[in-house]
Amino acid sequence: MSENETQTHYRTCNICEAMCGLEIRHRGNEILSIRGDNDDPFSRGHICPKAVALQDFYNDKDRLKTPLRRTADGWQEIRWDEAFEEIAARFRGVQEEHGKDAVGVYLGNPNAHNFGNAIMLPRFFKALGTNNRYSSASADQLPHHVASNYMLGAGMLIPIPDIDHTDFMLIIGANPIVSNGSLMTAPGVGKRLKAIQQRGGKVVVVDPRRTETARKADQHLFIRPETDALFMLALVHTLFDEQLVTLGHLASRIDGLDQLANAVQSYSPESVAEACGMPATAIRDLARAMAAAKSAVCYSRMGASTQSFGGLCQWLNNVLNILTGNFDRRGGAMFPQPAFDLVRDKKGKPSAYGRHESRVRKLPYFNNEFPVATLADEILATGDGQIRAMITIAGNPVLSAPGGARLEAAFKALDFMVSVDIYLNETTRHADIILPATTGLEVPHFDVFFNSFAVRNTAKFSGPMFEKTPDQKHDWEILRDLALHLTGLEDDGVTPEAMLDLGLRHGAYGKQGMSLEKLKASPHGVDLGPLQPCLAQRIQTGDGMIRIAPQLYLEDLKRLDGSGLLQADRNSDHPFAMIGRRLPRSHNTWTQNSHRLVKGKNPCTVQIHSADAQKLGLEDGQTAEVRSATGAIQLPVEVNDDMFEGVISIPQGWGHNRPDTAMSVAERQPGVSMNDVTDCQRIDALTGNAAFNGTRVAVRGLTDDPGSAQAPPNRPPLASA
Ligand SMILES: Nc1nc2c(c(=O)[nH]1)N[C@H]1C(S)=C(S)[C@@H](COP(=O)(O)OP(=O)(O)OC[C@H]3O[C@@H](n4cnc5c(=O)[nH]c(N)nc54)[C@H](O)[C@@H]3O)O[C@H]1N2
Ligand SMILES: Nc1nc2c(c(=O)[nH]1)N[C@H]1C(S)=C(S)[C@@H](COP(=O)(O)OP(=O)(O)OC[C@H]3O[C@@H](n4cnc5c(=O)[nH]c(N)nc54)[C@H](O)[C@@H]3O)O[C@H]1N2
Ligand code: SF4
Ligand SMILES: [Mo]
Repeated sequence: MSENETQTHYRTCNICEAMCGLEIRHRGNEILSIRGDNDDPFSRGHICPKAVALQDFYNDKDRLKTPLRRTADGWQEIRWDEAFEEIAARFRGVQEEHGKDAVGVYLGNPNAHNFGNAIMLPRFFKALGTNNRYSSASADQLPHHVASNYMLGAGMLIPIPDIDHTDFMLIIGANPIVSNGSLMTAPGVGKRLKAIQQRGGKVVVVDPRRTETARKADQHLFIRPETDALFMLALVHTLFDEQLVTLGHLASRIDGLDQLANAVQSYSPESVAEACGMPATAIRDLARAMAAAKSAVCYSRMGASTQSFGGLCQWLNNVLNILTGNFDRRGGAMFPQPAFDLVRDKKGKPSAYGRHESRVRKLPYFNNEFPVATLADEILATGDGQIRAMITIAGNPVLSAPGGARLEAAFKALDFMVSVDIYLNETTRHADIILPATTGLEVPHFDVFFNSFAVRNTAKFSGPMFEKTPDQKHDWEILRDLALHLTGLEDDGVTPEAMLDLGLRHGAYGKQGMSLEKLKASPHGVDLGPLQPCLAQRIQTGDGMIRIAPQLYLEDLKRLDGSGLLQADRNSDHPFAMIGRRLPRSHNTWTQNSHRLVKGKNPCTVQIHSADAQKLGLEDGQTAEVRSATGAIQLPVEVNDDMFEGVISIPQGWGHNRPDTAMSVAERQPGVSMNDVTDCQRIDALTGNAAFNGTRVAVRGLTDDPGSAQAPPNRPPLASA
């Protein structure tokens, strides 16, 4: 086909978890249009504004294509082999002197959207041999994995809401209309929610903010941040108290029911209502409605994970689905059966949880990782086992981790740092060497992770839309080459595609002819049908029993009781609770270099209730300072009545105004980083997950010209080789 002809490429969008099918028309390297693929059996034409920006990332002049080395005179372009040799020598040097764990690794969110990384990372880790591994998972969904590990025997066996068949959906601390769903891959989630209502069902949202999702729900209940565990305990209490527990098909599979009933006895709706900021009757009515629904599902996400009791919340979320007979049942919380399966047969063996604890703060180790909330401590605190060198792979923790500013100081203190990334940004600017990867349209795609969290079983492989240039490397090639240089071994020629093919052939659909070849012949994807009850085959507890009351959760109730939440404690120095917000036109910290996505009004505002604004004398549009015990930021005020009183909301993922980055569009945006205000000491002590939500802050109006609140960024030129 000639370069001048219009061609159509079908692929899956790799930006968020929704796995939308795209139809991209192009002439040679010129993209003519990006639309939803109507023939994708899962997303059926759904698309959001971010997918259109895939062309901006592809064409972005700021995107790195050549390895860079930091020198006294600025960044210098170097050859790949030079880069690998230097990195291997430096890492080995550090490890020989200070031990294997002296090199730390941080993995960011795009790793989960890149199958080459998913498949090649284990080899890289084996070659590097460090236990000091960190990722964005501990600033995100870790409590879900911990709950699945303890209740079902496998951290990757996550119950997913059967949104397409449920009659009642209780959404706690999630905003899928904006986020497009998380641990619930459900492209076009808006339509799916609407369909619940159209078939006579109900959607209820529990959130300290009247969110975009809450506006579409049948009912919205405000809740005081971080009190969700109390609220859910009261729901469970009511189920027992009013004899609404119906285990149904699970009756013979539940282990620990009596201990659970005992444990929740003291949490009546009446006793928690004030702390939660919710009427007791609303809690009782909700428990009754959930129990009475033909099918129902409780779904809780970031708001209920990244907070001080995230572990308890995700346990209780599962408990609610089990006690109402909705676990592993159509319309309830179900288990996907992906074509490429991440749930390995563990034969009842316990997980690695608690096998190690972190050196400085003694935090738990889970799934071979320590919590990112303690990464700065491990770099900064001197002594045996201290991290002296780091590699970040597709992550921007300076903006994304709790207490990002402290982590930034820690990165500056390292002997040596490497980043595998596509940009010179707030994190990678601290690296000594940056290894640029291909991204988006240049990369073949298969969703290794999100098919495991999807509301329907489907499979799809997309080849790269554009060939990379001979000089560019895929992430997986970078990881492979790093591993080879670290070990001195020869390449065995194994590719992610070969591994994927093997996994597909040996997976649940292998007997029906599933293979990479089959997927390549179906560019819109293959439909494998709705979720089916399958827990009996997939549970990994050894005896097949669901542990409904694992001891570590019962123990953690003491921490909840002692937390002061029941006394509705308000700290007068910092009278507000800060929570995070996601925006429809950005994804975490890295999409803000797309001019298309950032155009228009500055969305990085602090939302506050009108009554609070009035008390503080704040006006809409005025600049305010938000100050916590650890830092302060300045940003415009947005007054509305969507916030629970005493709570403010700030978008995550901004703050591209640090010096010496090279993201020319993002740098011009006024947004600030809320993680300059969050505190790495705030965690869910049970799981080690970051507790962003509920950070205590003070808010005050600034009288000076709002325009001067943020100094314009300076952008130094790249030094050429
Ligand atoms: N306060 C607060 N903080 C939060 C959150 C919150 O709600 N509130 N959310 C948390 C959550 S859920 C998450 S997942 C984390 C995200 O935390 P991170 O993963 O650390 O942040 P990202 O912005 O996803 O960073 C992605 C990085 O990968 C680079 N990149 C993009 N595509 C590619 C690629 O194809 N290859 C490579 N090698 N690099 C690539 C980008 O340039 C960027 O540097 O943030 C967490 N932080
Ligand atoms: N457009 C867009 N989509 C995204 C992303 C993005 O950055 N932009 N990021 C992606 C990523 S990495 C993830 S992990 C997912 C996250 O997906 P979601 O969890 O759906 O996303 P959030 O918008 O963070 O939703 C959290 C909600 O919890 C509420 N909340 C805060 N504190 C509390 C609390 O204490 N209790 C309760 N009940 N609610 C609380 C917030 O007001 C917010 O509405 O989104 C993904 N999709
Ligand atoms: S919802 Fe997510 S997967 Fe779908 S088009 Fe938008 S960014 Fe891509
Ligand atoms: Mo995330």
